[in-house]
Amino acid sequence: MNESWDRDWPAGWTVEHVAETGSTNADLLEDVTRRPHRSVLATDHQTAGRGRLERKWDAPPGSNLLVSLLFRADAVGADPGELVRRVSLAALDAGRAVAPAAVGDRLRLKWPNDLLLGDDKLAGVLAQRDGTGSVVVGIGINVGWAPPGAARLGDGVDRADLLAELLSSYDRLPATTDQLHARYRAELGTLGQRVRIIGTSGDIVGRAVDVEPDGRLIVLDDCAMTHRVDVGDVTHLRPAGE
Ligand code: BT5
Repeated sequence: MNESWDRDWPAGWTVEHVAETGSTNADLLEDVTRRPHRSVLATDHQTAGRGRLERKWDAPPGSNLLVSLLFRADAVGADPGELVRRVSLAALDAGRAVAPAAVGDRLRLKWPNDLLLGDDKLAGVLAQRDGTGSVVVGIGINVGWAPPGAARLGDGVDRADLLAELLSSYDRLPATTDQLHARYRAELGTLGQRVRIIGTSGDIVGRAVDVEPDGRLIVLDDCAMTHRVDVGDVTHLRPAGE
């Protein structure tokens, strides 16, 4: 595919594409003071792609969208988690814009930081903050390759087009926190699901009933106790008998 990274990107974003690097998140974090707000770094290949909690993010060279966005400290609001929700929603909208409808219709968000295609992981988001309060939000979206059990958008999708759509979708998201929350809540496939939350202080199993404006997931456990969860990995469980 003849992808063009050398193009007019949506206004307000400074986009750089490199053939290979360790991690686009690490590069932006190292370079916060020298790069403008809304700097974007994309690469064809990461030799040390990172997931959360020191996990790895894999993708063979040239196959997937691997990109990070820098938000300078003075532009980060009171809740940096909102940036993760914004980038996730922008990725969802971009996937729907560039992938065939049969794919786009099955995209949804999974709390706290994944995009799913059906039940399978399509993309993951990693947000990191530097000492000055600047935030780098990285996202890996599977396009041409996915590991076993995960999903991809398909070879027909141009990664540079997907990124351009992500950036313009970001700019079209609702401005206010209230409206953004309503949108996020409507797209969050985790709600209504039976879930297992693997947290630092033990597991919680129950039903995800809501999400709060600050991003905390509300889970009603099997003893009818309500938990407000702010970090953790979540597994969507199938209801008994399915
Ligand atoms: C994430 O972590 O989902 C966040 C991934 C963020 C990657 C982007 S790429 C650009 C930027 N630069 C970086 O260095 N990182 C960001 P987590 O929820 O911890 O998921 C990681 C787990 O997903 C791994 O332990 C694997 O099991 C699995 N995994 C690895 N590569 C995958 C892929 N391509 N698709 C689906 N699952 C994957």
